[in-house]
Amino acid sequence: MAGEPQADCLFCKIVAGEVPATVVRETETIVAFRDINPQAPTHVLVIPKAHYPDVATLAAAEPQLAADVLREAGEVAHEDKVHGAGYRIVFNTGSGAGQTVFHAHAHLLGGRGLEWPPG
Ligand code: IU
Repeated sequence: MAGEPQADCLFCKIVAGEVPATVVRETETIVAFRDINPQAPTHVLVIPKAHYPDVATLAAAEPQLAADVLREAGEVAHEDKVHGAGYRIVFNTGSGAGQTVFHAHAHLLGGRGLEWPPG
């Protein structure tokens, strides 16, 4: 069923507490944790607890949950004090765009200068 945990999904295991992560924020619907391979001083992944393979699928099925992910990314940017200088929220979508974990997640990147266009 849509949104149900997937046995082979690493991020579902983080949600379940079966795989450790440095959690910085948790609500009823999302978990935010530090990326294990940070690309910026602040690099936090914000994920819905429900399993959707990418952000487009998430937004189509549960737009309020997609909004939760975005709002909480903004909250983490404030908590990490990167909102003033500016930050980026990225959803890699599809393997050609660099998505490697197929559980929707926002990358919150900040704390350094960010170039445009991204690589
Ligand atoms: P991507 O957009 O699917 O490529 O992002 C997946 C991210 O998940 C990537 O930045 C990894 O460093 C990160 N990650 C993690 O934080 N913890 C893990 O156990 C694994 C990947 I595997």
